[in-house]
Amino acid sequence: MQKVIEDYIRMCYDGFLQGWHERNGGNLTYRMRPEESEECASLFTHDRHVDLPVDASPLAGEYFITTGSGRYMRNVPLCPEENIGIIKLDDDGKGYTILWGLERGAKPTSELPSHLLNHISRIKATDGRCRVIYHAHPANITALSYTIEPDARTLSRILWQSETECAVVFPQGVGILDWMIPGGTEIAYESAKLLKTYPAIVWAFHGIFGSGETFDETFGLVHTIEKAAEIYLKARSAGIVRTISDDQLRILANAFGVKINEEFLA
Ligand code: 2HA
Ligand code: ZN
Repeated sequence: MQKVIEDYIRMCYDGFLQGWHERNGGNLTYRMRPEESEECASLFTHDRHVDLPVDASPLAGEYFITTGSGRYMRNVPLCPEENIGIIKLDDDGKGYTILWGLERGAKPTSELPSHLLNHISRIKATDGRCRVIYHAHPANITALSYTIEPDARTLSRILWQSETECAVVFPQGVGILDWMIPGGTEIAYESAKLLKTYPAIVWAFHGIFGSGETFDETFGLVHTIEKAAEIYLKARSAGIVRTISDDQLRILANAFGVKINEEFLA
C-alpha cells in the first residue's frame, strides 16, 4: 500500500481509538501532493463522475483522499477500498471523479462541501501549505460547547488557560460556529469563513474541524484542543480557584516565538 494511504488510514483509526468516531461520525480529507497522486495512479480504475453543490474552482484538478459517506472510521483499516477513496476535482471545480475506492456504491463524506471550502480557506491562510481537513466528534470539546456562548474569544481563552501548551499550539485561537444543520452548503460557507482566521473551529453541540499541513499536525491540534477541554471540564467540576493569567500567556507566546491573538487578551 502507498505510504500516503497508510498514513491516512492510521489517522482514521487513531481517531477511532480516541473515541471520536462513534458509528459513521467524523470524516477526513487530504489534498495529495503531485508525487503522491502519481504514486497512486496504478490504483485508478474507476471513473464515476459526481456534481458538486459548491464552487470549488480554486481546487480544480486537485486529488483528494476522502472518507466515505456513511462509512465507519473503525472499519477503514479492515477494508480501505470500501471505506475511503481518491477523487480528482474537475478542471472547472464543479464536480469530481471517483478514481479509486468508495466501493459498493459509497460516495465521499456528506461533509465534502465543508471540507472543500475549508481547504480553500486554509490554503489561502497558509500560503498553500495546508493539506488536511479533519472532522471529529470528541466528547469534551462538544460538552464544553454547551457551557459557553458561541464566541471564539470566550472559547479560546478557556482553552489557552486549560493547558500551558495551548497558546503555543494555536496562538490564533479556536473559532466556534453556533448550531446548524450538518452536511449542507450553508454550514460549509459559514465554516469556511471562520477557517480563514482559525486553524480549528468547534461546531456547537456537534464536534470539531481541524486543519494542518500534515496528518500529525492536524491530529495533534485536535488532540490538544480536546485534552484542554477535558482539563477545563474537570477543573470546573472540582472548582477553579485560579488560572493562567493574560500576562503569563504573553510571556509564553514570546518565549516560543508565536504571535498570540491579542484581541483575545485583556
Ligand atoms: O460523517 O460526522 O457531520 C458524519 C458526520 C457528519
Ligand atoms: Zn459530524
